[in-house]
Amino acid sequence: MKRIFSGVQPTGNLHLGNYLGAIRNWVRLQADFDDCLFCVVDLHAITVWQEPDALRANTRETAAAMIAAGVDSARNIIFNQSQVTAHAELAWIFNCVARLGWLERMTQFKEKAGKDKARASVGLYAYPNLMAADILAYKGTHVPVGEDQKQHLELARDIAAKFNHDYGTEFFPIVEPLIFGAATRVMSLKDGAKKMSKSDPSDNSRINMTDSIDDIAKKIRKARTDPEPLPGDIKGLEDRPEAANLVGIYAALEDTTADEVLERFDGEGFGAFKPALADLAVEKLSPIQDEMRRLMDAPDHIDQVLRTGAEKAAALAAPVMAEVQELVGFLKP
Ligand code: AQP
Repeated sequence: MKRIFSGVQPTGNLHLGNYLGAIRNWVRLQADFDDCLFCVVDLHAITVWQEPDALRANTRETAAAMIAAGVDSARNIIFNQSQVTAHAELAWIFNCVARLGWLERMTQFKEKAGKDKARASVGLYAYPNLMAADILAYKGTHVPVGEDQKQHLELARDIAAKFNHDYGTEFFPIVEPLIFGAATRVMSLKDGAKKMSKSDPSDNSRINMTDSIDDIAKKIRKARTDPEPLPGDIKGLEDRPEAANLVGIYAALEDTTADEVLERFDGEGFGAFKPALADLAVEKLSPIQDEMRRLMDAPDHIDQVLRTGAEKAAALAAPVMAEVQELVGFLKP
């Protein structure tokens, strides 16, 4: 039995990286797996402060993006995390399984907490334990993630292995990451060393899924590059992270390789490449954006999809949680 779990945080500014690195892949995976759970991970979102009204709106917007991109809500389970209590329950048990030393190595915490670690929430620190619970509450076997989440997934594997070892069982599967093609890591349009991110204070650093056609074109036009023409193959982009990023985005949007794109644009400058990229981005994104807008005008429908998804998810998690409680030694309710 192959079961997928994957999630996106409803932290606003859903961007091209989330689409190319996660949501688009989900659309492709839905045919190949027995069960796919696609989750709007609102419990993760509150590890940093979220305005309650904004959280509600962003939860609906994230679900709308999934559906608009082509995730089939009838065939898959689309839901928001807080509606299924198993996530928080299992995360607590994993808080007691994972070791502090493991969490201390997590680079995402270091990046997000910044210099003043003492002011970060405990939730932000324990985030990877909740992520392990998200997957393992359903005995998920495969997790499609961007490069940036690989370390957390390795931790989920360690937690599963330690739980199995501590309780003398083979209960939890060891999850496999599924990492995809050309744009597994979309970088900031302003700095090729930083990933494109919802929380980047510069809106010009990312293409938001809700950006207008004009904004998409403007952001690509203003993206940082260098004065050199494009080389004929990917080796020529080794020390040119911003150029490599734009070529990677082009390749991902067109579903081809960076080498194929460079063969076509060999010797061209960004004056020619950027408008071509903007046209391609608009062509690929605007149908999704139109559908997102249509869905956002019907919030009751989105809420119904999430409610139905949560009921199905809770039904899958219930027998897993019953067995976990038995293994741990909790008395039956
Ligand atoms: N830049 C990216 N390139 C490729 N994939 C990406 N993902 C995120 N950023 C990129 C993938 O999107 C999924 C959902 O991510 P998330 O909502 O958990 O957010 P995140 O990974 O913490 O990154 P964000 O979206 O930039 O948010 P902030 O700014 O809050 O950190 C994941 O599969 C992730 O790999």
